[in-house]
Amino acid sequence: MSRLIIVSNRLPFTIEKNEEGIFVRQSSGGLVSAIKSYFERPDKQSTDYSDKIWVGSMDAAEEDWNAVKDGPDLLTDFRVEPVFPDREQYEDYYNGFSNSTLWPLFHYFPTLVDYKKDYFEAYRDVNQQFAETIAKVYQPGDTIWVHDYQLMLLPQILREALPNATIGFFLHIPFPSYEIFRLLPSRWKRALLHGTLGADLVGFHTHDYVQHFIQSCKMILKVENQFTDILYKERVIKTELFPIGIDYQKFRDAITDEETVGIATSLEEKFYNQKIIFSVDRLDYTKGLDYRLDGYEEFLSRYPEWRERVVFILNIVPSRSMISAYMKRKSRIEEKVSTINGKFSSLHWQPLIYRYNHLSFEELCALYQVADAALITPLRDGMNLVAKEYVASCIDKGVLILSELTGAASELSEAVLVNPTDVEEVADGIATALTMHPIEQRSRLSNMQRRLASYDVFKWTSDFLGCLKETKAEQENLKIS
Ligand code: GDG
Repeated sequence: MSRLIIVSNRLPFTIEKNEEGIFVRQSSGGLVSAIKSYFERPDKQSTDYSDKIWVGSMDAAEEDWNAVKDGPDLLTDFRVEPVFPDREQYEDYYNGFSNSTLWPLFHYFPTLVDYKKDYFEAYRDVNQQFAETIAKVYQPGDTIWVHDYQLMLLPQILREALPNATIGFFLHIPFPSYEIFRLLPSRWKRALLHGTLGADLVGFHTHDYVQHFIQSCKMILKVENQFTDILYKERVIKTELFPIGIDYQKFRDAITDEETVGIATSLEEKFYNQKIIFSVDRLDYTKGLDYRLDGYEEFLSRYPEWRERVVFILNIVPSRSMISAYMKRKSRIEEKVSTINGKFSSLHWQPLIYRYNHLSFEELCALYQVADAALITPLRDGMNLVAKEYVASCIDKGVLILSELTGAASELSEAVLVNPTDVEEVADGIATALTMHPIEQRSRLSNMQRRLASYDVFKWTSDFLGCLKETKAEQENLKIS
């Protein structure tokens, strides 16, 4: 049996230190819950791989890590191999090249991109440091699965050090069209493609992202391809579509969870005479929060009959507060929230409830369950798991209003699909959702729920790893013949 090495920028937990001691806190977010759900499911444990190792950067001092690493609180059955990047270098790699260059560019915000040489150099060096940590733990026969845009150079660095290794790479954000990708300086864009093509299998959420990647490889590296196979430096690299799923059953189980039911009941009592619209997002310009608020304002203006009969609960989760583009937006959003409440509130009714905080899992599920509509309108999103979680949580009512610019839109076609910048379409979409006949709601939900239940996160993980194994075996056969 082989061993599996998962590599992501962050480990699945963080370490926090205060006057009372050092604590381990499990991280949330799409990737961590996907991988953890799969490998920590009792019937999966240790069946496919003899050992599981997680490599990721640690945002804590080495001595703090040493204090907790053998403790009972590590909350994972992975063996953990931390990377300790130098603080300043990490800053330029993470807040710099990853989140001020690649993130805005890949989400089609070219005007927000920072093109700084120092950022790229730090990105290259931290990717190198990851490779060194992996090389120390690697044994022949291991499978290495690298995740996301922070580590696009890593597959090739590993390939050079470990030529026979089995390496998979998955990109969780969109891969943009060639016209956008080509905006990067030549040296960087070549390095990113060359880096990614060190893998044996490169996975994306949608067919479009696969095609965009192949197109960029053809135009920039002049590679040949046969359908989704790319021939590069005498190796065949497979590119493939793996739309990430959710832990569907976890959200269904939450429907009968005592704490969740308690929260849902009190929300229903509080808003017994109002329809509830719900949104939850990280604070990020890609989420289209300004347009979303404009859309809600337009809805209240166009459809005055809904005033006093609807409430929009908008929960924003703090994120990347060190990057100035994020903080400016926070104050803009808060101004808009006040404007809408000031303009439409009555003595007995407030149209918008805004929270800037992290919800517990039980609160999140309760809100999903009671919401008559979820308003999920990012300007771009690789997939968007919130849309899938909402659909999974609905009991016998609920309408998903979803941006057509998310990866999830290609799978959730029964949603009310809207263009997020079209505030009138968003306003009409809200009205359509709130007036949709219950039978229509249930029929749309059950189609989507069937799909989400059958292609869940377990299937996603096993499909990717299964395809990686097959790809490697095919390559070995090619070498022999
Ligand atoms: C990348 C891509 C792609 C959010 N707020 C709270 C909370 N969450 C949980 C949600 C969901 C996850 O965080 C966010 O889902 P995303 O899909 O946005 O995932 P990210 O990891 O941020 O993003 C994205 C994803 O990777 C997977 O490939 O879909 O397009 O950008 O699971 O439930 N959870 C709790 N409280 C919150 O306040 N408990």
